[in-house]
Amino acid sequence: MHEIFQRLAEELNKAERVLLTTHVVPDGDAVGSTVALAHIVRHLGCETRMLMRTGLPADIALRNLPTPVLTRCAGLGDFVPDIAFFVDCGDERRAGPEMGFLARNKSLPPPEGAEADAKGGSADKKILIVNIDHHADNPGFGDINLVQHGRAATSELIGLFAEYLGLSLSGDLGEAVYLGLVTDTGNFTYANTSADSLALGARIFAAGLNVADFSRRCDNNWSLARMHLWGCLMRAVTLSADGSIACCAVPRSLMDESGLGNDDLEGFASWLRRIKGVRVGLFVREDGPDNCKISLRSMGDFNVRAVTAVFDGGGHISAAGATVRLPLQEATRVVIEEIQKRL
Ligand SMILES: [Mn+2]
Repeated sequence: MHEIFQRLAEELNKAERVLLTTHVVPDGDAVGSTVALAHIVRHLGCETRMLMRTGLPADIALRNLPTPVLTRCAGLGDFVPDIAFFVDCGDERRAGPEMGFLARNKSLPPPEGAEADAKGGSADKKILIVNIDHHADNPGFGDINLVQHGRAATSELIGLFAEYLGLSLSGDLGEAVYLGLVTDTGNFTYANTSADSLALGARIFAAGLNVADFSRRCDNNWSLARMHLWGCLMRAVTLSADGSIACCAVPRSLMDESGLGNDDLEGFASWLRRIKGVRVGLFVREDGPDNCKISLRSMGDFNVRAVTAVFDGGGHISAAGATVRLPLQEATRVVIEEIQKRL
């Protein structure tokens, strides 16, 4: 790993402009990793931009972002990066069409509406693609790949890189790394929690993180409407396979009535594991008549990624997701069958 850190440090030394991106609908690890790396890159003297195709989630209340978050390449103006980092992104397509183009062509996509250029390219020079991730199914799409699926969070790798560079994990940088750690380990309770991730958390704590203040901003920030929606969802949970599968299927109409967005469902899938005896939690969200988003959770003793792979999805052993092109009830039934086959 130190050889890759050294190579990254050398490349960043040569670079002037650095673009950072992550997967769509970013979770705390995606945001934390991107923001932490942006702090690092700025510290090294590079100009930087962050791009998140679906924007920064409203409930992630990090302070002092190093740069604003863009959602489209048009927002870059004449900023042409020397390096583009993809963080916590198991597959370059997960970063959205523009960033997927960038990863494949090593150049920015042509402006929307412009004549598509087969070679693709807003610039002659090739942009160096760096892929930092912890998804086991990451194909290694970068010129430089730092992919370690034993890591609890991508931000763990970013934190170690900061320490390699001799940077302090205090303040905004440490907080961003910590956000990734607690998100992906469920506050250090999931099977992926490791001595390394706890030790890194402890070093951030020692560097001055105020965990109570952090929780107040990043966890204890619900609306009453969200609390009520979760109450409805909890009442709708059903068990199958002798109580080993807990399922909650959310019809679009419920979301429309609530006036809330999909952000407000974040984390519910993990909650399903709370029921005694449940090995797999299945959360199904109806996005359209033949279009459902599924999220699966386990405690690491059941590989949920094997189930989402059937539907061309991805993720980790204990947390994975996919899109199922079926109506809500049928999607739920089919996925439960796939889980049962593997129990
Ligand atoms: Mn992650």
